[in-house]
Amino acid sequence: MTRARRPAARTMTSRTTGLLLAALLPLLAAPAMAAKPVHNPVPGSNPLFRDKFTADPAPLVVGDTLYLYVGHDEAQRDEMFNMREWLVYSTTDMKHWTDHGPIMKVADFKWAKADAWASQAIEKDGKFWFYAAVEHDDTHPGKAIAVAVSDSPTGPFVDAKGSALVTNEMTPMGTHSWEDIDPTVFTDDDGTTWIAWGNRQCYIARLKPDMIEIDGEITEITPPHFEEGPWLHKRGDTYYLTYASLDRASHRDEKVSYATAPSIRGPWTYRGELTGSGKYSFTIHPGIAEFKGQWYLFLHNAALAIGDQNGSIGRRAVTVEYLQYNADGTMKPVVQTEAGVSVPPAR
Ligand code: FUB
Repeated sequence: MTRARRPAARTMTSRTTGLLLAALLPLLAAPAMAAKPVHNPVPGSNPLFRDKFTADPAPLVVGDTLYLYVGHDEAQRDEMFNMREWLVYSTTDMKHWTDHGPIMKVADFKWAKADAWASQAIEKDGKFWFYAAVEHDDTHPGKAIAVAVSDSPTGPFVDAKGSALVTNEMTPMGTHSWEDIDPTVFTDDDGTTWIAWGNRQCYIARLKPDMIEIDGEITEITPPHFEEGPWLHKRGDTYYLTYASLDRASHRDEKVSYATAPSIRGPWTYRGELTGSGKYSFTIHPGIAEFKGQWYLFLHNAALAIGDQNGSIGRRAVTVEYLQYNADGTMKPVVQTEAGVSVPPAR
């Protein structure tokens, strides 16, 4: 099997390349598309965006604006996925959205060859860091995690490292070549940023302050029925690990389940299912944010048709629902609706 280059050499090269790219960022990046309003006949209803197939929603709150990063799927007919770029949308009221267009293409990661899969962006020290799953080129097997950086949440973003942050060889305890997908990033109260990811196996590790290197050990924390799409958040003193789950004995399609912990280091306690499956969709992908005093759960389903293209495994559409908590900190089950947040939350 092809092995990674010596870690020390790779680290030096990555850091130098990252700094250089960050400095050249404004010169390297393609000009941003002019932002345009999204048309939704019932503002706040689902799906949120109806002119493109979008998947794997990842919210980021910056001041009075919520940004939503998604993968853009251009699958035709029986194609499974055809995801070449990530898009970003923004809102200030959860009902009216602005389309900012693509923030990055897979091709912007020179070492990657396909698959703009699930992502998440985070703000740290005045910069915006974007983590995403991609297919590595033939120098490493399977999927990998990329990191990009920008001065603005709407991009343009550029490759921050010049190589993968996580490759398949870095998780030798895993069972398959597509396990290193779906990064979620979370900064704890002490300022440490953590990254979790995975497919069937769920991993967690610290990021170094430079945000482009793993710091120390990668630990496996796979919760029951974990399939993919982990999402880390904290409310009060409780840490939540929410994820796409698949109970192979009884589920045909993924649902969302979650676990909670008193610390980011665990121990994680399984809390059961949060949602059912997305309509017509094998996959589902949770993204959670608190915005202006209300919590939201973003998901996707495959209920959107555009022209003669019906929803399918790849042709998905992102949705949003209110997320509410019980007094003990557990999350109330969420039902996916067409009304979404066009109506007030149930009390
Ligand atoms: O959208 C491509 C892949 O499908 C994601 O990375 C997974 O979470 C699943 O939604």
